[in-house]
Amino acid sequence: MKTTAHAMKLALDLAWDYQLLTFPNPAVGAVCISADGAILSVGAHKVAGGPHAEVYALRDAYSLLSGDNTLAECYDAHTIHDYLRTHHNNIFNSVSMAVTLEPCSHSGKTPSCALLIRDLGIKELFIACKDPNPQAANGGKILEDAGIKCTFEVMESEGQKLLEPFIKWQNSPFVFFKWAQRLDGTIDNGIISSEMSRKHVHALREQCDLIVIGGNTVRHDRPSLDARLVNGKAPDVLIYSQKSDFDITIPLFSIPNRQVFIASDFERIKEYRLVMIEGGVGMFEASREVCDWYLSYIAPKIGGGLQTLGIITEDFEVLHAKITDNIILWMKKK
Ligand code: AOF
Ligand code: ZN
Repeated sequence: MKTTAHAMKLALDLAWDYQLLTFPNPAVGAVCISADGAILSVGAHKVAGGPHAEVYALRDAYSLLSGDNTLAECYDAHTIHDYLRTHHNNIFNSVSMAVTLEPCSHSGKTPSCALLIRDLGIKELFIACKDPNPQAANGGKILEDAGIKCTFEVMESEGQKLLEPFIKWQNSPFVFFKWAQRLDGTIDNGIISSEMSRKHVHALREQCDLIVIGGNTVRHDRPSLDARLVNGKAPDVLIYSQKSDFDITIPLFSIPNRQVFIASDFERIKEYRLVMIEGGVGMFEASREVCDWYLSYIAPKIGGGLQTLGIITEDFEVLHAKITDNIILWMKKK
């Protein structure tokens, strides 16, 4: 694979690790490349308000090239921007970057990446997608006007997939259905996915403003549906059920600062922006029309369960797959 494609693939993979976790910002990845084509550093935007992807990549490339580790443990965007601007010493003049999104032109919660890249004198940029946010867009133009060569649309279709949730939640809710399964397809009976996967789910719950769950799952599992594994805030809950006779000692009803709704339709979803649906066959079928994406954690286990999603017929496109101690599959309907 050519260096540019390899670097962009790395940037995309890294960005996917934080997909939805950057809400309401997009997931973005960035890679710094040396003059001889070596990967110097990688970065991803991790959380809204935190440093942008480029800033992490530039921070680590700076440490590597200069030997100055002052910024090594710095996670504050303003501090990194200011330090790099005053200390770069033209160290970046032979460095190129691959970025999944054009560097932002604006100062939002953090300063402009395009202006930083310009001021550091980066040699060349490879960009997958233009920024669909008009306030932050046209960073590429700033860089081209400063004489920095920019190549646009590098692996653009892959970059667009990454941006889909960000584009959707600008005007309407982005909804995804999540489940964990064993290799034999079973989805019931106890803990299925790894601790890392469950922490990932809790981190996603923290970003979501609503969780939708089936009435039978609530009665049977008595869940909390909170984000305790990451000490996060619990989202509101919509219990999708024809009947509203729930035992209110079920933990999800006593989480502070949470609203719980019970309804036999999905109208409530329209009031939210990032919505996770949890459940089995019934929820899958019922939520088909409102669901944008599907997220599955596949655990390397066989046995221990009985129920599967096997009576459903569906064909998915894989948007991204990550293999860790579980397989994490992001998908949408074909
Ligand atoms: C980038 N790199 O990693 C991201 C970008 O409020 P702020 O400062 O965090 O800016 C958020 C906006 O910046 C967001 O809406 C999107 O347009 C862009 N996101 N840009 O150069 C990144 N996450
Ligand atoms: Zn930026």
